[in-house]
Amino acid sequence: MLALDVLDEKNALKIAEETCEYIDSIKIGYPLVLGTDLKIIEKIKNLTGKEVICDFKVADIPSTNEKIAELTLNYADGIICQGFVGKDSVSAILNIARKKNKKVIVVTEMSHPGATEYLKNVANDMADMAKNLKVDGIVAPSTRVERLKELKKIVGDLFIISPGVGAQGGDLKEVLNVLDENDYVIIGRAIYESENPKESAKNYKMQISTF
Ligand code: NUP
Repeated sequence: MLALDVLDEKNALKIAEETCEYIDSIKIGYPLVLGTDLKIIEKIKNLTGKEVICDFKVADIPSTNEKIAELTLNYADGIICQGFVGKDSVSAILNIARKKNKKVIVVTEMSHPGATEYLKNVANDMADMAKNLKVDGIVAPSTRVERLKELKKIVGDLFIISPGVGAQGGDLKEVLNVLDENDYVIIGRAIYESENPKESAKNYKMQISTF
């Protein structure tokens, strides 16, 4: 899953087009959507034929979450929300997504060092909640493989999308030892900031498919 966190349309579309034969899905977030607008999603989808997931880490009260999900899922194939706001807030998004046949992915433990201060303490409970609500997937860290393993055990057949390989120092092989064919490795800067994004994406694809 390519994390396409560039800021302008021209660059985004160029990288998406160059790399799309080596990736399965594209994740965009505030950097690209605030730098352009939500219509960038249609443009990426038309150009690449790949699904686009919006990483908005939605974290509000149920009625506001609902509005954000409605607008986002008019375009995107899935939306990422925070789990720490509780099951009523996550359910509000899930209800909208189910009506539109779109995906909901819940953040459990984040990949950056600061996630060990607060999030780590409640991440297993959030994974449990995600499983009970029957959302589609969770976000879990490639930077702490032992935690990735534990969270995967909790969510069972929900898929995992896992950031942290590349720029954040996560080890691809260790991560692939934990994930299975339904899961995704998220890679951003190691592809879009490299001298040759196409070659970088190709190289990751090769390592993943020959693992
Ligand atoms: O815990 C998380 N860590 C993380 O890096 C949850 C995320 N959604 N992300 C996102 O994954 C982050 O916002 C970025 O879009 C991508 C990782 O990018 P990079 O570190 O490979 O550049």
